[in-house]
Amino acid sequence: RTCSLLGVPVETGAAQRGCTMGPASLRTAELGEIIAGLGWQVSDLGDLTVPATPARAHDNAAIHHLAETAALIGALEPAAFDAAQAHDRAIFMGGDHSMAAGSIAGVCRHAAARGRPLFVLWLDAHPDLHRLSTTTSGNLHGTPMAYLIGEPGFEAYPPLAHPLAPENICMMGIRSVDEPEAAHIRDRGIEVHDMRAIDETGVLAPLESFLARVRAARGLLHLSFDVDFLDPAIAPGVGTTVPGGATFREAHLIMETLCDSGLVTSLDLVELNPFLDERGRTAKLLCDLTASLFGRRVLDRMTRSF
Ligand code: DIR
Ligand code: MN
Ligand code: MN
Ligand code: MN
Repeated sequence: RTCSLLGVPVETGAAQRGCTMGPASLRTAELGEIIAGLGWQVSDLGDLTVPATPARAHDNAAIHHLAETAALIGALEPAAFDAAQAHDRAIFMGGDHSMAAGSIAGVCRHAAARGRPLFVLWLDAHPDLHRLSTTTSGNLHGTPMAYLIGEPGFEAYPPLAHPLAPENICMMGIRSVDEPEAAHIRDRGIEVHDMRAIDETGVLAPLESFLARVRAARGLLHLSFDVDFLDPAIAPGVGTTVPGGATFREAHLIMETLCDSGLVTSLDLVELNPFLDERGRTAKLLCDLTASLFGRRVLDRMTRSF
C-alpha cells in the first residue's frame, strides 16, 4: 500500500501567521517515518509552490489575501488530483483550512474519474461554511465548505468542476457556528454532530452510521482534520482554540474506527500552528492520531471474546 505526503504551506486564510510551518513541524515529528513503520510505502512529494499573485480587492472589505489564497487553491487542486490518482492514500499537510477548497476539489475530481461518489468527514470546531459575502472576520479559512458545495459568490476562486454533494458530508465536533453558516446547515441538510450531540451519543454511533452510508454507496472517503476539533488542553498549537473539544480518546477512537473501515483514501491535517505549539506537542499528537488511522493498535483484536 502506498501513501503520499504533500506539504501545503499556506497561512493567508488565517488571522495569525504560523501555519506555513505546519508541514515542517509534521515532518520533524516524523509523520512519514511513522506511517512507513506501519508497513506503508511513503512518498514525500515536498511542498506545493504557488506563483506570486497581484493583490485583489473584494466588495466585502473584511476579506484579506484573496488573490493569494485563490492562487493556492488553484495550484493545489491539480496536485491533489495527481496525488490521489497515483497513491492508495494521500495526505495533505497544512497549512490553514482554506487549502481544503483545493485538496477536496482535486479529490472530488479523482473520485469522479473513478466513477465513485466522494464523502467527507469534517472534524472541526467550525463548519467553515461562509460565503465570501457573509464572512465578517475576512479569514478565508472560514469559507472552503461553502465553495465546495457550490454556494454562489465564489467567482474569485477557481471554477469548481465537481461540487461536493451536501448529503455526503458529516461534520463532528462543531461548537462555534456563525448565523449564516447555521442557515446553510439547515438549507442544505448537512449532517452535523455538534459537541452537545457527541456528549449525548459519543462519537461511535454517529460515525458508524455515516460509514455505513459511505460503504453502501461504494464511496471514497476524505477526512478533513482541523486541529481545533481537539480540546485546547491537549492541542494548544492552533490559532482558533475553542473550549469543549474532543478528548484524546474520542479522537483516537474515531481514527481507529476509520482504520477498521478501510474507507479513507485521503486526508487533510490542517491549522497546526507550530509558533503557538508547546515543544511540538500538538504535532506529535497529530502524528499519533494519524498512526491510529494507518493501523497502529495496542493489541490485535481477537475474533473470540473472553
Ligand atoms: C469564524 C471562525 N467562523 C470565521 N472560523 C474558523 O472567522 O469565519 N475556522 N476559525 O476554522
Ligand atoms: Mn476549519
Ligand atoms: Mn476550526
Ligand atoms: Mn465568521
